[in-house]
This record gives sequence, C-alpha cells and structure tokens, in this order.
Amino acid sequence: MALTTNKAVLTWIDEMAAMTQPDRIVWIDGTEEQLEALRAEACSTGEMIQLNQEKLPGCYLHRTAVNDVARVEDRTFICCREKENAGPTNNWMDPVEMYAKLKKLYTGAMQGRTMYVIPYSMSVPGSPFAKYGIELTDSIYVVLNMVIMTRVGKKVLDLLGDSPDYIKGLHAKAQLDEKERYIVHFPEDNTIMSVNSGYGGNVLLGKKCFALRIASYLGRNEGWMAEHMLILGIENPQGEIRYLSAAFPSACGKTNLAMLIPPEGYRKAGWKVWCVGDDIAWLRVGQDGRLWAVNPENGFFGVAPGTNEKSNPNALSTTRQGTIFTNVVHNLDDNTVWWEGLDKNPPVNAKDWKGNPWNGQESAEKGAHPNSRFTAPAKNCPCISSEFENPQGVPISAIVFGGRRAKTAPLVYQSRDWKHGVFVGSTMASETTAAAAGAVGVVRRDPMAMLPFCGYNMGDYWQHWLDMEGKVAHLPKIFNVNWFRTDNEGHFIWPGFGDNLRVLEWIMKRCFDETDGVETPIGYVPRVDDINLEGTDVSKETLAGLLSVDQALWKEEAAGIREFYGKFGDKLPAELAHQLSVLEGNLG
Ligand code: GTP
Ligand code: SPV
Ligand code: MN
Repeated sequence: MALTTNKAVLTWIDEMAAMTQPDRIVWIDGTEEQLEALRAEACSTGEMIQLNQEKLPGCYLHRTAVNDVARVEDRTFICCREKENAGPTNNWMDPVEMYAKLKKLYTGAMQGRTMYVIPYSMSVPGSPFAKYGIELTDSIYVVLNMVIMTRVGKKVLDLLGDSPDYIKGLHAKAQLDEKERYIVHFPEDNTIMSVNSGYGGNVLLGKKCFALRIASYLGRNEGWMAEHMLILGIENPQGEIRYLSAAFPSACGKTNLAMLIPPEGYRKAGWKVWCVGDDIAWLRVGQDGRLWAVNPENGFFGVAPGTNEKSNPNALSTTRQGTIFTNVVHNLDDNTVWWEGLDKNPPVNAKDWKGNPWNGQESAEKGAHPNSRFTAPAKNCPCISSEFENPQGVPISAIVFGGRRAKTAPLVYQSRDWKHGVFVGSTMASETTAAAAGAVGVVRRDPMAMLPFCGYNMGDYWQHWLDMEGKVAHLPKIFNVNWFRTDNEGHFIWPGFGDNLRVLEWIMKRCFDETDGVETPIGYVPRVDDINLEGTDVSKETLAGLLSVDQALWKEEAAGIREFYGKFGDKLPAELAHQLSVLEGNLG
C-alpha cells in the first residue's frame, strides 16, 4: 500500500515500475517489524549472514560480487544539458542520450524481484538543512544500509506532503555487469540512476550521489555548500568546545580523525573530542555570520582494514552492534568477523571476502578486501557529539584540507587568508586508494577532496568557494595537513591517529589568535616548540623535518598546479590564477 497520496511521487513510481517490471512493490515504513522481516528474508536467500548474536548483536555480513567492490569513477556521469556545466573533471553525456541508454538497461530489470520504496531524509527531518529523497531499489542490502545511513520512514513522506521537491533515485542490480554499470546524475532533474552495481557508494544513493553530487549543485544555486568533510568538536580543559571540518580524499583518514581519542597526557588534562560527522558536511551561513555545519547522514560507512583497539577504539566499539559488514573475513569458529589490522590473530578456519576457505596463518592473500566496510549507526559511537542532531548544526572555526603525500606537503600549514585557503584546497593532491576502482598509490589532484563528487564544473565550484567570502562575516581559517609523509624506507614519520590532536590543538589556537606562526612561501607553519610532543617518540629535529618546505619540490608542485589549472580554460577563477603567480613568485 502506498504511504503517500503525493501525485508527483506516485506518478514517478508508476513510471519506474512500468519500466523495471518488478513482481511487487514494498514501501519501507521504517518500523522495526518490517526491517526484521527483511533481515530474515536476506538471510534465507544468502544475501546476508547473521553473525554471532551474543558477541555481535544485530550484526550481519554481506559479500558483494567480486567485480563490484568500490566506487567506479569512470562509470559515474553528470548529465546536465550543457557539457561545459559538467566541466573537465566529470564524465558527461547528453541527458536525452543517457536516458535512452539507461531505459534499455532498466527495462525488465526487476522481473521476478521486489521493488522497495525507501523514503529518506538527509539531515534531521523537518530541520532547516533537511532534504528528502526516495530511492527505489531491488536490493534488501540497500534498504538495510539506507536505514542505518539516513533517516528512513513514513514521517519523511508526511513532511514532504504534496510537494514535488525531492530527489528521485532508481537503483537496479540488474546483472551486475561491469561493462553496463552506470552511476548517473541529472542535477537539473533532481534525479539519480544507478544500475549493475551493489557496492555502497554506487548504490546507497543518499550518500555520495545525493549528499555530495546533487547537493553541491543545489548548494551553489541556493548559497550553501556540500562538502566531503568530517566534522568534530574539540573540548579543551576549560570545557570550551571548538569545531572544525576537514576534507580528505577517500580512505585518507576522515573517520579516524572524527573519532580521535586524545593521547594520554591530553586525556588526563581534560581534552575530549566529539564526533559530529565522518564523511559529509553541509555548511550554511548562520544568522550570527558564522559558517554552521551539519552531518546529513545518520551512520558511518567506514573502512574496516586498519580499524583496531589501538588505532580507533571508538570506531571499533561503534561496530559491535547493529552493524552490516561488507567484504570482510568470516571467522567460522565463532561466527564473527575479522580484517587485516584488527589484531595479530587472524582466524584459521575462515572464509575470505570472496567466500572462499581461508586460513589466516597460512594464506598469502589478504582475507578482507582493502575497501571492505562497516555500516554502523552513529548513535553507537561512544564519542558522538551532543550536537549530532542539533538542527542548526555547529559553528565552524577551522576548515582543514589534507591528503596522502609521501613528500612535499608539510605536517600542517595555514593559509594566509580565505582566498589563499581556497587556492590551497583547489590544489590538493593525494595518492589514490582502494576506495575507488583503479590504480592505488598514484598522486592525483583532488580539489577539496571533491574530484569524484562535484556535481558541476569544478571551476564554478571554486568560484562558489571564493564567493562565500562575501556571505560569511566571520570566516573560518583554512589549513592543510598531511599525516602521511614517509622516510626513505617508506615508513610514516608522524605517528598519526590520536597524536593528530597535537596538530589540531595548534590549528585551534591559530583560529583564536592564541599562538604565532612562521611565514613560508606556502603559508604559515608552526614554530617547532608550538607542537606539543610530550609522550611521543618524535624528536624536535624530526618535527622540524615534517614542517619543512622544500623549495625544489614545491617548484615542481607549482608546475603541476599550472598544468592542472590549464584544463579549466576561462572557468578558472582569476583569483586562483593570481594566487598561483603569488606562489611561484614566493618560490623565487
Ligand atoms: P572514506 O570513508 O573512504 O571517505 O575514508 P576516510 O577518509 O574516512 O578514511 P579512514 O579514516 O577510514 O582511513 C583510511 C585508512 O587510513 C585506514 O586504513 C586508516 O588506518 C588510515 N589512517 C587514518 N588516519 C591515519 C593517520 O593519522 N596516520 C596513518 N598513517 N594512517 C591513517
Ligand atoms: C568514499 O569512497 O569516499 C566513501 C565510501 O566514503 S563510498 O560510500 O563508497 O563513497
Ligand atoms: Mn568518503
């Protein structure tokens, strides 16, 4: 039975059902009864495996197809009417042509299957930030993940009322044929279409597709920002909480930073870190002239490998109940899960992420996929912020960019002002990771960590960033960090994880004029004595090395930036061209 009388919604669902031809249509009302029945059904067909309910209550395991384990950037399209509006960093096809192509792939794709109708809200339903979507899917796995990651249920339809203002999402697994896999956005039609995949970022349409690609487009038209950012609050010993948001590319440490546990000395002194979000931030100008951020999601879709009791105990404990694990190792002895970097005791009687027998003591191959993930409710997180559900969000004092750079980028530096900060974000580069299909470890430009997620021309996006200066009276300060500098043997020099708070402390002090910086050609770096190293093995000499700016490497960097900027033609904001000349001048 339909859960709404909204004509726009009903007409669209009728059309999509006529095309995909499901055997039945089920509306997801969000009740626990309905979800429990779906979990049971998924277990009966093998789509999910129920894990040890004593050790991992409410937890399940799912394996995707082996050809379907990460986002597929070369199959992801922005289909606006003018090619130029998608820009040089997005795949584009004419919308008419793309709709026709997709129609063929969707026709009859749900025969013999059920179409689930998922009404969901990004942000707290009814709040000023909230935007609504409806995803149609033939996957129970998608339904159960969307229930964790967003706010799902009838209430969303009630709030939508008769309005046609919602984001349409159609997902069909079809044959999981990678050659016919398409993740397509029609920003001008508020529409997302995904076919032939069952992997997270390709099919949980509220996440990257809506909350970044479509929302970045909406944000530009409506004067706000949708960013690939974590949000966290740092409470100092005086009990004051200051917030920052940080954009790092996929699998570069957002979830880990968002759930950081302070080093012992900091904990004893009374420092605390509160997680507001780990992946996406929507930012708006508040009435007080500051920039306010909400996390539009309701859960975490986090990287499993490397998550352990030492690196991220908060993330680990978040996954101990109500969590769906994807592509990790199944320990058959006690029906639990394992992944590389969890502990030093890999199970011997296990199945790997592909479902093949696996002996962790003997096998040369990895048991979990490097992009294996957990989907866990935000409310499970021990350090979830009391402001997580605050409809106004939190005021942002600092914006931090960062990436994986073995050399070049220092541990931290601060931009000279907003314009220079936008330049720093626009020139970010990072080594690629397993979060997207393709080569790993190749340095590529990833502006604001939005290269795969910007729903319109990146040049216009940069201009939108620059224009925020005129809208926000009290601008956040902008910084860049790099936890990933390596020594000559390829080992990370900076200990990272909890110790990153040492850097965040300096960042926050800079925002409130509580410490000085040293000017360099690329911006301000800390004085060596201003980063607290107590309780680490890091010497002052090592820190000085981490903060150093190598002129020769930076000249190469500037040349790389010039080449990258060249792609944007007259869409490159004049201000950024000017900032590049300033950098080149500073480098002599
Ligand atoms: P997405 O969910 O793909 O957007 O990734 P993310 O940015 O949230 O990355 P995440 O926090 O999951 O970290 C990815 C990988 O980086 C994991 O293997 C972490 O163990 C590793 N990592 C995170 N923080 C640090 C750090 O400070 N230092 C080092 N060396 N590794 C880190
Ligand atoms: C990322 O790749 O940045 C993720 C995971 O957060 S996905 O949802 O697949 O995009
Ligand atoms: Mn991400």
